[in-house]
Amino acid sequence: MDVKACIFDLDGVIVDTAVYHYRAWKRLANELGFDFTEEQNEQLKGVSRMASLKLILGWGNIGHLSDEEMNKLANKKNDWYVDMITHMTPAEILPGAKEFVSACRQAGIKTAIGSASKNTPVILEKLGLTPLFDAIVDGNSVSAPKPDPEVFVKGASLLGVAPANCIVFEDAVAGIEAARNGGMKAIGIGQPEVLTKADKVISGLDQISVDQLQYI
Ligand code: B16
Ligand code: MG
Repeated sequence: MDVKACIFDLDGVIVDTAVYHYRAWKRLANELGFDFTEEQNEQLKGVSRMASLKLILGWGNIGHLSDEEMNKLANKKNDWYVDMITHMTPAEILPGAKEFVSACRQAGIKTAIGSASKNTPVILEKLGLTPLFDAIVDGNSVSAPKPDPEVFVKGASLLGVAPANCIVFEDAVAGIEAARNGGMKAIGIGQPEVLTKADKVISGLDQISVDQLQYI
């Protein structure tokens, strides 16, 4: 294919903030008197903050809460999460991520972030990666969660590139579906048994070069 843009999910592709999300959600669940497993935590990847909270409350058999109570819990979790990510350093960038994004730009391929996280700006700043992206679309600027393609379609449109010329890099099943729903190719970061709908699956951005993109 004629690759003109690469759109990257943030958590699980550029940086692994999943461990901080897990710690903060676990602390909230424990405060409410229950716990959840690491397997259950897998289901939260790529899922928005409120949707994650609803899943977790379901696991704890916590019945209906008002919108106000839900917001209070989500804010509490987010405060703990933000406390942790403000201590992040560029050492936490996943292997090969910075190098691959830079190589894309050097090859004339546009780059964007397409993330569900409302904390995207602070994470990119902490890692010193903001200047590497031509466009940033995140949880602050989209309304429909993945697998709706909105986040990636918006990214392509900001870059001025047709979906057919975009490749999305994603670690979540819902994210791969979102890319495909938007008419884009998807490279999965993770395990082929999990990311079955991806056009190709690799373990990380250190496992691919810009030259290989034309064969996707
Ligand atoms: P926030 P991604 C997602 O990021 C995370 O994978 C998911 O676990 C999190 O709940 C979601 O962002 C929202 O994050 O609470 O910071 O707005 O994978 O889409 O980059
Ligand atoms: Mg992700």
